[in-house]
Amino acid sequence: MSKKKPLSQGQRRRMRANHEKRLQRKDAGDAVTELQDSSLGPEQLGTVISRFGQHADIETEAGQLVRCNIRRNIQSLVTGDKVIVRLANETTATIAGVVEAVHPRHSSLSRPDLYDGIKVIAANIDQILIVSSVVPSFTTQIIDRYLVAAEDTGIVPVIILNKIDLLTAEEAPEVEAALKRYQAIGYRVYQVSSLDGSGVDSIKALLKDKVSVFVGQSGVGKSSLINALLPDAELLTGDVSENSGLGQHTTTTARLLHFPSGGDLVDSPGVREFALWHLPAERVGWCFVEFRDYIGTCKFRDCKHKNDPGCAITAAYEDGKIAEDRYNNYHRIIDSLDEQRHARHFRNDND
Ligand SMILES: Nc1nc2c(ncn2[C@@H]2O[C@H](COP(=O)(O)OP(=O)(O)O)[C@@H](O)[C@H]2O)c(=O)[nH]1
Ligand SMILES: [Mg+2]
Ligand SMILES: [Zn+2]
Repeated sequence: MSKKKPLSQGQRRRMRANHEKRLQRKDAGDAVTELQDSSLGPEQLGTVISRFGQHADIETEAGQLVRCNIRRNIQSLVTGDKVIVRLANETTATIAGVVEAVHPRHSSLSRPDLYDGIKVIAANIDQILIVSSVVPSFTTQIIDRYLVAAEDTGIVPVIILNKIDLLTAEEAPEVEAALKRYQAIGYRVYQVSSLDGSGVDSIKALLKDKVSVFVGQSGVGKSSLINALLPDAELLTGDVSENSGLGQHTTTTARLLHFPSGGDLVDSPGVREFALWHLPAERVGWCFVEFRDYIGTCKFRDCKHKNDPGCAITAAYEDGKIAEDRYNNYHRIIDSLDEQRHARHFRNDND
């Protein structure tokens, strides 16, 4: 943020007067409109770095970080949103501008919410980096679950295998074969070690000019990888919480950070926990990208793609056009979603 010039007497007087007015309006219960149109500068483009309740930290195109109020008519505002802001001509103690409007999103990440049904947690993400690892164990089941969740959002997924320093000669052929299968159906795959740094430069190139999120199970090395790419990430988060006095929120709200080597990261515990929550079976099938050619060509409309007569997916699998591993993982996902649904019904029945 830019350095502040010392205030003139007139400025001080106006600030005091504004402060009085603000307090009065707070009494009237209308803090959001405390900045009047006449005291706001021209409209400009900004990006939501972080959202805290009625406020948002906005980065202007000039690279200035400003804490803003949010107009009441704005329904939803999350990290990554592109917005129109107007900066206050005089900055009050905490608020430097107003978010006037939000541009349409080209993508969004959401999660189920106890109160709102589905809650958007980040917007305008370009790629979802699915981090997996050879330790504790390499599993395509988990990767496929993340791939389905990513495909459902329409955001491009990329697979990152971390901890390759721990990949044994014994395990290597199976892991390599699995990664080749993903490449064969169009996914990019990166092998890295955040510990010894191998492959990290290729990740830097991947991140450039994009807004990325890292997702994956606990323990795969997301934090380690992010630290390798963004050595001062902690510093940056600490910075904002100090200024805002809202430090407790910084751990839960998503935040947009700039990689020194280019590109942006949107991160929060919630973002990292992005997962497959609930999808209808047909949607899961569509999220298996190599199934798409066959979807709609099965004999029966409600085909379960298992032992159903005239199933085009099963035929493709038997022809070797769909990998066995993927075919099996599809059915595992369908079964697990069914179980979840039953569990939920059971709970509801007993509530
Ligand atoms: N050998 C090795 N260990 C790693 C690597 N990356 C992370 N780890 C270790 O894996 C553990 C989990 O890493 P962490 O970054 O906390 O995973 P997260 O839960 O996904 O954030 C830690 O003990 C890390 O030191 C790596 O590339 N190689
Ligand atoms: Mg971590
Ligand atoms: Zn079928």
